[in-house]
Amino acid sequence: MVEYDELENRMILKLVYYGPAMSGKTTNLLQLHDILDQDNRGELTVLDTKNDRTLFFDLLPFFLIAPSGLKIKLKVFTVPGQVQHDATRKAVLQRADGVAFIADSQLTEETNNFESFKNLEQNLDFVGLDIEKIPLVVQFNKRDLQNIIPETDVTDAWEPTGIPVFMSSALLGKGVLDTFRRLLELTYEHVDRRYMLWDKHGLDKSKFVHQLTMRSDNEPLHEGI
Ligand SMILES: Nc1nc2c(ncn2[C@@H]2O[C@H](COP(=O)(O)OP(=O)(O)OP(=O)(O)O)[C@@H](O)[C@H]2O)c(=O)[nH]1
Ligand SMILES: [Mg+2]
Repeated sequence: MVEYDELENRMILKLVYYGPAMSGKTTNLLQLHDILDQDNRGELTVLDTKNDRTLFFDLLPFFLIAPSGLKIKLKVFTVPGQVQHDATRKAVLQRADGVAFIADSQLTEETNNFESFKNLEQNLDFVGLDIEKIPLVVQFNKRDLQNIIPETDVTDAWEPTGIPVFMSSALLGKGVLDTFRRLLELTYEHVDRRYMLWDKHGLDKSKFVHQLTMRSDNEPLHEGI
């Protein structure tokens, strides 16, 4: 749910990386932080980790100014995946404008992926958001490992849902930007319908996405990274 302050001409958007413990949510943010231009983003806050497990959340903020002067701050959060941190997941999910579900591709993790997606559905409902309406993408991470669920099985299972699915290895930086980009596109469309980002603020989708995914080496974005 967009935070919009018309008087101050400011908007805050919130994206959440959700998924089971150790699926690679924090690693996705670390990679985005490394790959993307620091002119458009702030620093990455990684809060209170214990043995690399997120206990609260991580946060990577981005900034963008529309041609109208509208100042947009985009906050990208991760939740802690461990089952016992459900209260924190609910808190982080409040007022989310979009979600990336990071699944672990290892065959051993199928149940955890399933339980975590069910938990996402329940918690969205708890915070008053509708999984059918919120911008949502799914990423199957850790494709670099052995004993992973075959891509065709993933596609067969997810294609009927219409939810965009990405294969990735966040550790190697693969698929991370594709996932983020698609989530930004869907989020733009969602926000534009209500806040007229184009009609009122002169900000079109490609500019929105392009500005927020500018690489630090200033090379044009190419897929697969
Ligand atoms: N092989 C491999 N390891 C990965 C990949 N992505 C993340 N990892 C590793 O998996 C472990 C967990 O990654 P995190 O990013 O901390 O996972 P998380 O989803 O934030 O975990 P929680 O904070 O506990 O929910 C780390 O050791 C990562 O280096 C990947 O694509 N391939
Ligand atoms: Mg984490």
